[in-house]
Amino acid sequence: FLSNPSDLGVLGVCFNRGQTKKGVDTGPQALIDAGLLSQLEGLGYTLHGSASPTSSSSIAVAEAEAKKDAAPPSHVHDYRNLLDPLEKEGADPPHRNMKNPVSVSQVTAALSDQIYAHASQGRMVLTLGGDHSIAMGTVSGVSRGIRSRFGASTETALVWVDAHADLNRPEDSPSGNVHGMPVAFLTGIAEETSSPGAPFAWLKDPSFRTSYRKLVYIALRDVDAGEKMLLREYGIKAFSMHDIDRHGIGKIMDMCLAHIGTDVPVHLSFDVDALDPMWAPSTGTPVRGGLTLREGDFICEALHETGQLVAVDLVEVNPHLAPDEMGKHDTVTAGCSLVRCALGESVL
Ligand code: 5AB
Ligand code: MN
Ligand code: MN
Ligand code: MN
Repeated sequence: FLSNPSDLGVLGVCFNRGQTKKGVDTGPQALIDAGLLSQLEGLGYTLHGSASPTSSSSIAVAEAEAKKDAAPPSHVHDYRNLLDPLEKEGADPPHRNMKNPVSVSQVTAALSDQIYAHASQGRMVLTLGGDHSIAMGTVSGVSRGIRSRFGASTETALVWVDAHADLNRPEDSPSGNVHGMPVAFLTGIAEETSSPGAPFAWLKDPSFRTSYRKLVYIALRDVDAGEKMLLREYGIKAFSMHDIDRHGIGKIMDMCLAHIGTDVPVHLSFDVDALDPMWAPSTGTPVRGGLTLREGDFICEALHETGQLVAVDLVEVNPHLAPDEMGKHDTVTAGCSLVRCALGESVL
């Protein structure tokens, strides 16, 4: 599904407004400082950065074009030009129970375009988060890019590796944090009933959407009541930690791939909190009883082996939440390992 499998678009998304803890916006730089990008070059990839998205205001776009001062493509983005206008206290009030709805909507819309620019050229795309709300941008950008290359009926499968289902409809969310909602918006399970221009109205476009039939969860163990109802109601394929204990990760990946089929491209969205806090303590919503690092790496290796992977997200690494220096180091190196495995590093 890729036109040049060794071309890799890399986007560090320094964004934290999908939840309320500080520091997850420093995740991308911590992964890069640990050497991730040179490790990927060592695997044979040519890395491509992205242009900064311009402000959505047409006046600002016109001004930027007139000045011709566009920054060169970069791997790391903070979206300050979009967020600064919202800095005023109370400028981004809750909407339908969602915290920071305008911030999240504007940044993920811009990110969706940056991702699309890579995916529509047939590149593999790697996104480093940032909190998991950014998947609204990555998954929609990839779905749209794949449809632009293979036609509107070509769906991209989504493998969501996470302790959580991130399937809350805004009104059902216990926290109001949008990082617990991206799958509900991407699949259209959370209906955007508001007028055009309302937060996430841009995600209504069918070419941005992911079918819940092509969605597979792995490593779930902390699922809210409303999410459990939706998983059942829609018959979504989900492998919990209980299932992994029962069958072993090898069999789980066989079942995962059988559900997806061999005829579709695959997007992997990996929340580092899928790993047990023993391996990845530096994250905002840790849940005990998770994957070992080897199980996490195995999931990534098994998906790489299919040759169907077109995009990888690694999110929710929060270096500020480390219990100690070693916990931070462990989390960051675990994140690097997961990404390398998804992008083709093999033991032998
Ligand atoms: B993460 C919770 N379900 O909605 C909620 O880390 C947690 O991206 C969401 O998986 C965790 O607030 C979001 C309780
Ligand atoms: Mn999670
Ligand atoms: Mn998540
Ligand atoms: Mn989390």
